[in-house]
Amino acid sequence: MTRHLFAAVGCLVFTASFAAASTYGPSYIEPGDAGSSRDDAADVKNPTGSGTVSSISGSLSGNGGLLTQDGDFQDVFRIFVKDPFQFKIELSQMGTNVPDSMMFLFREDGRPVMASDNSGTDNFNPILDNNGGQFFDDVGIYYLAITSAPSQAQVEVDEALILLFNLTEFPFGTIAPAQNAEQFQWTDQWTTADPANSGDYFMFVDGVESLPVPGPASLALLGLAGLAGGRRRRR
Ligand SMILES: [Ca+2]
Ligand SMILES: [Ca+2]
Ligand SMILES: [Ca+2]
Repeated sequence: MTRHLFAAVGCLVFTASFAAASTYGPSYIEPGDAGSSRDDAADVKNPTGSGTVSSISGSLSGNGGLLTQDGDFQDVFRIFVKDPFQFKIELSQMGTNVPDSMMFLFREDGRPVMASDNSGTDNFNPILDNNGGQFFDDVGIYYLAITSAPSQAQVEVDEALILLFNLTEFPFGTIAPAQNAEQFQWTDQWTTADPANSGDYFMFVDGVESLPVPGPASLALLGLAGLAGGRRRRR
């Protein structure tokens, strides 16, 4: 009985991973539900652990209601930005039916980099465009978030809640952090979402490559190996 169960589960696992592999490639699809914090972000990677990532798709399914923010109102992705100068995240009209969403980018340590609510007065889709290095120029790991508007990133400092971006005053295009907000490190806090802003999204992604498959440790090791190699060569 137990043995049969194991066989069945093994078969399911095999089928599931096979199905997932066929949907990977340069397009990354949200596995289940990406979390709302840096800790439970989804790692954006190809099955090989290398190569360009050309799109990220998923859904903000809502749930949980306005009283609890436990629902799917934010999806946070851990990404490797290989080319900061080309970095751009834009929603496709096809495959996107969230009426109004917002996007945020944070450094690996949580410091805010850029955000957007709307592309323009006639387009409520956000756009993150580094515009050739206007907002950041460091290769590395970042956190990309898409949210149900008007849910935006905040931090709690000395029992006060501080918005990291001033999207009320600057609702169009890509914006830098609010004055004096660069110093704060976002971890997991959001303002309340409107549950009406749920649905699917499809993001075109520029400047992003796959995270390595085994995880972040190998990236650090690769970096160290590179340094060691460089030192050896110089001797
Ligand atoms: Ca989701
Ligand atoms: Ca989510
Ligand atoms: Ca919007």
